[in-house]
Amino acid sequence: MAQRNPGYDLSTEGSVMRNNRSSVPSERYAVAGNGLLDRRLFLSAGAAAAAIGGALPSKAGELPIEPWMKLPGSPFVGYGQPSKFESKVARTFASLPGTTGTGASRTPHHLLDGMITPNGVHFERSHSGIPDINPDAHRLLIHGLVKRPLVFTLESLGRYPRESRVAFLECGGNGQLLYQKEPAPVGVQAIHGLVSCAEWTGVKLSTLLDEAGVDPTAKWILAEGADAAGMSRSVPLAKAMDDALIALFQNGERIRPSNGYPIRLLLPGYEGNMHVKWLRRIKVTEGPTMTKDETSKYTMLLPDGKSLQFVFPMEAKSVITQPSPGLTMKGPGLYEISGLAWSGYGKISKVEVSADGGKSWAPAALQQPVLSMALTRFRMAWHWIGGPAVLQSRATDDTGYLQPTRAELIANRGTKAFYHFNGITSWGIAENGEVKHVYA
Ligand SMILES: Nc1nc2c(c(=O)[nH]1)N[C@H]1C(S)=C(S)[C@@H](COP(=O)(O)O)O[C@H]1N2
Ligand SMILES: [Mo]
Repeated sequence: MAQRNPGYDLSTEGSVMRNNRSSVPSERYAVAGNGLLDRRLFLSAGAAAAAIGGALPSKAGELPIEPWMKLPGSPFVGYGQPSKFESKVARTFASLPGTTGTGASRTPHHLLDGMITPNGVHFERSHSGIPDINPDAHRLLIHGLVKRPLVFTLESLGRYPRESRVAFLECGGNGQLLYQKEPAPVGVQAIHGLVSCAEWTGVKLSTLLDEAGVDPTAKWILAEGADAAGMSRSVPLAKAMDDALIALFQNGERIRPSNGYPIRLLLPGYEGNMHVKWLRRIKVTEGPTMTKDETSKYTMLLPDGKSLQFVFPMEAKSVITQPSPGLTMKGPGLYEISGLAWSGYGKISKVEVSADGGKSWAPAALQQPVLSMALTRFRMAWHWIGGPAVLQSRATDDTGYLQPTRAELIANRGTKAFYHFNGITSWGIAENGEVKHVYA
């Protein structure tokens, strides 16, 4: 499938449409090869709905009386859960053998929509399980090159002015499977499930650092977690003073235990590892501390044997979430392609979609709001004629950076880098509607 480029010729559209139950105004809206259509088609009064034909014709113009209409429903509960019919919408996870909770769980992006990841399915990556922190006993210490070392309780932190921001969080290892020689026979959850997006609320780190009084010789900070792994990372002081957040809330509620309860560091756009969870200590320093998490790990090994250290922002990336492996196409017709794009350097300015393995591209519609360093939802109309196709998306951010192809990324970086894979993902559509991960 990877080698085949169907390169759909629009002049055959007419004959194809005759085979089709619905009439798709493809020619007028064609924007790129193999059936990609301008999404404005969906806005043209009723035409789209008729063309998609997802609804069933009603014979009698009536609906049956269902059992749940005849009895009062269930009572209230203190904390709500999704419908029991949605139990498939769940994280997948694995722990290192011989450990509890050393590993990661992944977000089921193929089953979600919008830009916000619900807290119950936010991805998790922990180096030594989830500590059972008593919030009343938890403290945050700020020390090192400061005039006044300070210690905060949760209660004292709660008195500072707060801010919210929507931000994606992406593990540096997200997409790592794409460094492999052969396409892994898996879907968006396994490949890209280590990115999520939430509204984070807390106190600006700069507010606390200003209160402590940073020494002019300071250029870095060290952030340390209260888990058994003692995860710690060095962060440039400039980032700490810019948009770093001491996050207390995640999508409106206290941060979940697995995501750093009761306090985590949020560094918008930076690789996930630096967003230290269960934050207990910030030391203001002259240089980087060279912790185990930034020397033995989270560096990028290049083909010449050198390693890049301190690669902080996650570069622009995108992936089509619907359709994607696990979601089978239900027959030829009109579909909405949808996916996610993000960049650690700023806003997504453009996402293009291809249905012919990258031969031709057309811009997708970006769903508002498009926020800096947040997941951005894109949508595109597609007339699948039932033939083979290779779906791809590529993101451009507002620095002008364009997401590379997989081949370009590997040509530049080799295959030993492990982290920061942001090349294009390809989904092959077979004639029977099956969707597979392929290399195009
Ligand atoms: N204290 C601590 N902080 C941590 C980690 C950890 O194991 N311990 N894992 C890091 C890694 S590798 C990532 S990708 C993110 C994951 O954040 P999440 O679990 O909230 O998704 O947290 C980072 N912060
Ligand atoms: Mo990570």
